Amino acid sequence: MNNNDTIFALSSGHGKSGVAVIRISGDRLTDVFKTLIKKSEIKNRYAYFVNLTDGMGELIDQCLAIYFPAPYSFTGTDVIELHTHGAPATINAVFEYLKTLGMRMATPGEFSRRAFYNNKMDLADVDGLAALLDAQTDVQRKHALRSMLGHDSHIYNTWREQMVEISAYAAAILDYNADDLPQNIGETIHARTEKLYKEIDTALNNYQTSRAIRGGINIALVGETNVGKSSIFNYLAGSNRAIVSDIAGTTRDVVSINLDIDGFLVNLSDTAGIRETNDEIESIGIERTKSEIQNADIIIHVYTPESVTLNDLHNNEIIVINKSDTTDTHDIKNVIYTSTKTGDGMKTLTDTLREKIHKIMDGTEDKLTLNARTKSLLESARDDLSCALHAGENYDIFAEHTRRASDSIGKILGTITANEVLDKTFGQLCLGK
Ligand SMILES: Nc1nc2c(ncn2[C@@H]2O[C@H](COP(=O)(O)OP(=O)(O)OP(=O)(O)O)[C@@H](O)[C@H]2O)c(=O)[nH]1
Ligand SMILES: [Mg+2]
Repeated sequence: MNNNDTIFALSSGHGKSGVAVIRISGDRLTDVFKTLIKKSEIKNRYAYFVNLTDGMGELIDQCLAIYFPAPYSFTGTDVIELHTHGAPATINAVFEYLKTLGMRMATPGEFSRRAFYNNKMDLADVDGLAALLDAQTDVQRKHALRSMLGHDSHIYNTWREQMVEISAYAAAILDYNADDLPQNIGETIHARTEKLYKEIDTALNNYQTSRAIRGGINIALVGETNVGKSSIFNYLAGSNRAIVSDIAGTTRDVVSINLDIDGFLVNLSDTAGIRETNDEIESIGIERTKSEIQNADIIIHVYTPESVTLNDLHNNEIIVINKSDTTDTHDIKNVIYTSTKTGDGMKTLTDTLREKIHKIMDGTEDKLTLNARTKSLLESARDDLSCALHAGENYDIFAEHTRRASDSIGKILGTITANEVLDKTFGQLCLGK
């Protein structure tokens, strides 16, 4: 793939739409732009109303055309934007015409890759952009936007600069006379390394919540057969997604739905009721229930007034006694009595869910957006800082480990990087980004 190619892609969404935005990126696109708008002089960042024609002079579409000269564009290269009608046939016809001008279709993430090479974005910003394009809820949007606009990069850069400085001081202790160095330099760099270690450790402890913002908070409805899990699931989902019947063992597979609760993405799962069974398919369903329990951030454990047996409550567990309409005794403490028949207790259940979600998630909006890549690099940095702290007065070892820690942070930002990492990071983006 040649990085100087002139490339194009649909930057707006796929499918029928009022307007489509087609972006072109390349070096020195002034002549191309003059051809497209049929003018000899052009104004930058000015919306031209154009009768776009193909090589034979046949009209393709009436559209707007804007020229963004380098470096003031998303990619840092020259960029042309065409705002055409959104019909798939129009978009195809424009693409075919652009190919006749010697351009090629961009690969997924190729525009962002150019932005990266032209120092418009670092890899932490690209991760933020990918998260933003996936955002379904308001909290996801805000979190991803902060990260795309450089909030995370700023933190990583600050850490990295400090590590480089600490490493340089450690090396200086070996090379210079104590009189030539600031007083207590050894203690100072130890204390600073300790502080950095704690900051990174705290950020890593936040990984689960960061994952929950991006991928959603997993809530599983579990319990024995026939207690009303699917009925509660349908109630919370607001639709009859799961089959309800009085036959024990109705739900055999995991049924999931995405909900937006106060801006947080929630994956609510209904599961197969747990019981002893010889049925092969039901047994597979029960195994799946167990794995849902493992992955759940919150478990709604459903009983009925007859079947209730209370064990130790886990702090991510909500105990529900359903079918409250079948008894007048509602005297067990710290449980929620519900009835999907009468609606009794359903508000208490949703309020309790909200409360638990907020308890897990509040305060996470300003934290780092971590993914598997950034998490493992942060872990390496933390481990190197720990080795440095254990090196005591061995300042050569201390300097080496703090330098390695700074390299790991550099890899997060992409200042030190391998092609493989770039392929993976940009590959998560769609065409046109
Ligand atoms: N009286 C009463 N019946 C209920 C209530 N909720 C559910 N039921 C009934 O209980 C039976 C089982 O409900 P489901 O929602 O299918 O129960 P489940 O826990 O999903 O059952 P499995 O999928 O077999 O594990 C159905 O006949 C429901 O109509 C309730 O609050 N009160
Ligand atoms: Mg069910």
